[in-house]
Amino acid sequence: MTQVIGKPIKRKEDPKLITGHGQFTDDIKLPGMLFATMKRSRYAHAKIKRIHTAEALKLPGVMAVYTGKDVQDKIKPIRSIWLVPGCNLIPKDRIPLAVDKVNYAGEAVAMVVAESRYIAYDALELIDVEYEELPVVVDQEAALAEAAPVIYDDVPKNIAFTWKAGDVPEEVFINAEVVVKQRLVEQRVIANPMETRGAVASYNPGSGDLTIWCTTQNPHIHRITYADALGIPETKLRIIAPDMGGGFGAKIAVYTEEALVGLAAMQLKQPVKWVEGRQEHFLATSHARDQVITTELAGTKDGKILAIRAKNIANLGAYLSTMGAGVPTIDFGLMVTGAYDIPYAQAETIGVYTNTTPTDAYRGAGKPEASFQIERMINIFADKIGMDPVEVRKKNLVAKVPYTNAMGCNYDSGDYHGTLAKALEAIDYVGLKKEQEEARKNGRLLGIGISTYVELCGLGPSKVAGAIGFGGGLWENSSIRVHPSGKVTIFTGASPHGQGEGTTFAQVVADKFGIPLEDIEFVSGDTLIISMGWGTYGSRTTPVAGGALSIAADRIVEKAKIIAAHELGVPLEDVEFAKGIFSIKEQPDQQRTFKEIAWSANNAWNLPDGMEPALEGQSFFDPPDFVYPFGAHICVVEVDPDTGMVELKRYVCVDDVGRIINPMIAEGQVHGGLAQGIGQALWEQSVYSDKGQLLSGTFMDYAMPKARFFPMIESSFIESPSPVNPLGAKGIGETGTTAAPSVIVNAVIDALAPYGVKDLPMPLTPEKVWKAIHERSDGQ
Ligand code: MCN
Repeated sequence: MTQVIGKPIKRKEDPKLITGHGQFTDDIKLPGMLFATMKRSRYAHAKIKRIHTAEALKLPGVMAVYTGKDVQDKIKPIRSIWLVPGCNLIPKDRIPLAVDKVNYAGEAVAMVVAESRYIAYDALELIDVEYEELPVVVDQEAALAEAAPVIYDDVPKNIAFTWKAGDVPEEVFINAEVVVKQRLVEQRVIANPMETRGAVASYNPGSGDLTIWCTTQNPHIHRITYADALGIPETKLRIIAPDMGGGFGAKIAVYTEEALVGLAAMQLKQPVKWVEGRQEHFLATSHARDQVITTELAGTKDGKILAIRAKNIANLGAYLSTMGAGVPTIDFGLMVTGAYDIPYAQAETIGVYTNTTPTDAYRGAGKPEASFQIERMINIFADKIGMDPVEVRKKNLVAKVPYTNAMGCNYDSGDYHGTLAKALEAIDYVGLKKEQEEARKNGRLLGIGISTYVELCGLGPSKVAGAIGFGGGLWENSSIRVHPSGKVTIFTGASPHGQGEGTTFAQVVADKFGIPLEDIEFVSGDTLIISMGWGTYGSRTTPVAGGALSIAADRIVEKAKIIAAHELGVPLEDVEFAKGIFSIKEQPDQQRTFKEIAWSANNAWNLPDGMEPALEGQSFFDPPDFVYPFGAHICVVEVDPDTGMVELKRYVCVDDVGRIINPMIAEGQVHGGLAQGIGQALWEQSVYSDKGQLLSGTFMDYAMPKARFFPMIESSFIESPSPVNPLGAKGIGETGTTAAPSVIVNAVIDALAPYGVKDLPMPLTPEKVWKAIHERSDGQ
């Protein structure tokens, strides 16, 4: 057996998926299954005067129509899991169906359950809702104005909470040689996994068991929340996450539709399915980012940064989503200093309710926003003092780890300067600067962008998570069952949905036991089979669930070794284990294979006295700290002055994500994250009209990145094992979205430098870039 950790093994899960044999939520078909559809509000803010359902109920095949009044006593509002202690949060929980008032366009007001999907959609047309329109506010800054419409009477000025971390003494700014200040807008974006959301509920009236298959990144969190909302014991609710076509953070949130189909299945005593259409996804699945960040940076003329002070006005949408409060506070605030040794830092957030779809996590969740503001500020500061942005980074990058930032985060491992040096060399920064100089002489707009990002991942140590408002633990559970034949099944409480842990976790176990990868199966996403787990997000699965897996495997090897020593008739210390073979140290030909011991452990007639049979191991791993992946990303863009088009010519990234289990999967994660990060920088934006209508509610209007817009990504890794988990791995799932937006914007602003452009808000569409060039060159 050769070692498989670190090898670019092809994903074990792919043959099933690419040959069409996956089982996604919509593939689940149960006898007698009914279909649910949601009537959604066309208004962003309106009183509901009456809902007429009689005509819909008359349609043949319609089994039931539910309104908010019908369900308000049967399903409790869905509570947010992240409440941010010590702040004045007024939570407005999602309610299953609006009762008296709708607060965003797309909010569900009624549910139809019918014999077929078509009938269920037709019936929606027959429901007539009488509304009385109310004034609308969609922008968070506008929502804070004195005269702004108020969404909730008990939420003055629409302020859901104010929050602050860190403190910068005023004198630092007063006495600083240089102070720069910039308003930066993280526009609203919408995660678009290939598979939209969906749920199938099946109820057994005899036993009272309710099973819900649904698109969730964290089935156990969904189980706790839906059991509470439906008023049934957790033990009577089974949540299964089948194959999933991505989540990207949008399937962390606990929504209301799953609880509604659960209720319908219980009441009608027939299985009920609901699957979201794409347009419905745009309207009703959580949106993300939407933060207006004003950052001030104090520094010296020779490029040393003394303090950073960020104020974030975050649009929460109409309700507090599951992690709605956590994203713009903790996730953002703890990372405002980025990868730099900055003595003072302060982050303030105002969370604001508006008449828009609730916002929640999207790949990176708060960290892309934090990274964007610090990386843009470094370039703005560099421009102000006339220094190369690379030099400013070199002056301020963390010099040595472990390092504790001004917010108390402990950066765990790695060489920040070495990583930057590697990226600069890979792109030939010196040569590139010369090329840019020449290009500028010929009127070509070549720009270079850089980011030396860091992010907090591997959520996380429960003690810290609890203290900062996460309403649960953030440890993870993995267990390993060795079957009598020596084949192995891995179970984990994390719930991957495209990331590839079916392969990487098998690689870990294959190496631990010295068995072939083909002998290992991977199971996740079923609350009945798997002990409590906290799910997949925050690039936590490998560091936390992988840590648990490693410990569980070691426990099994320990026990197997005792059995081997017993069978070989020697003391334990005389047995060594390598590559799947237990052997006597001085007599290596005296041996037992892992497979043989698996049989012995189960065929228990000859076990050591007092030893329990079977070979299973489990660990509930609560890591001592977060992990901090970081890296240096540099890109080259060329702007066409006639059209404003931005062409991405090169993208080099060097990432340190600790020990890498599978470099091919790791690279895939980098590519995917970059596509989304670059998508945010250049194309994606969720746009509302003043009336609260989502104008970018289809793929005709919402510009998704396309493969042809990207050059080959030049990706490489440096591996500095993290000391906070037994695998030494840091998370990689979010590096691209965290790094890329600032890299691209820094590059485009650099390209536009000859026109005196200092900043432009994302996305950098051709129109915006063209106007920046022409309005300035026209002297406007
Ligand atoms: N990996 C590795 N070596 C490391 C770190 C990770 O080989 N040092 C591998 C892992 O074992 C896993 C993959 O890379 O196969 C990602 O692992 P990890 O960084 O632990 O992240 P998670 O599995 O926790 O995934 C979460 C992260 C997030 S937060 C979002 S959002 C996201 C993402 O990953 N959503 C995704 N990647 C996605 N990829 C797909 N295809 N679909 C999504 O919805």
